[in-house]
Amino acid sequence: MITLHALKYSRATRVLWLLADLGQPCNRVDYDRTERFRAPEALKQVHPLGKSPVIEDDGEMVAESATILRYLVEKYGDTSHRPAEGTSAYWQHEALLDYVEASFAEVALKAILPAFGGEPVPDEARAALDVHLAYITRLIGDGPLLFGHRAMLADIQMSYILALLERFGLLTGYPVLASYWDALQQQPGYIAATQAAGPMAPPSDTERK
Ligand SMILES: N[C@@H](CCC(=O)N[C@@H](CS)C(=O)NCC(=O)O)C(=O)O
Repeated sequence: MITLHALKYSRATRVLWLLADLGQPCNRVDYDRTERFRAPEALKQVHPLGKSPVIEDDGEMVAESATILRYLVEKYGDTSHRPAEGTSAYWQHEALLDYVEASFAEVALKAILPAFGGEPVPDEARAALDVHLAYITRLIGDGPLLFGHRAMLADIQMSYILALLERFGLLTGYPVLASYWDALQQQPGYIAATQAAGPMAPPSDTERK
């Protein structure tokens, strides 16, 4: 059985979501956040970067949430979380799946981290974030999800960043993205994952020290 190293309030929920969709159980090893909202030292014993998610399966250790999602659909022969191969939608989806961590996350976190610390979001960070939020708004189009009604890997990947943006009030003025976030929260895999492991974003009484 797959072992998932799952830090609280983290990207590990993406993996739990896909596993729920695939009907695959896992051995979930939970890690609490430290007082400073970091990963505990114990995660460094698992992987040199000390980040979550990481999975172990049949002697393989796989890090990076996008790679883990790809690994799982390949392993279980799932074709329902990606557009059909050979279509242009297939490559648009691959690009979006990589876009979330390779481009969007860094820009989003430059706005999220000050907001989490109770500080104003610098104008430059807000302006950079706005470029990405406008871009994703265009991608959603008529929605409700990125590729219509079925949740794809890229939707699962988006969910963590959207959860944090919404939590810190950074989606205000983006009604399409607010609706997208609502639609993500209605997905059965999201519901199962968050019921099992708690919310993706920290609750409002959590302080970042
Ligand atoms: N690009 C990686 C990012 C992994 C990552 O930064 N995970 C966060 C949790 S969401 C973490 O472990 N942070 C703890 C820390 O840096 O102390 C992925 O997509 O899996």
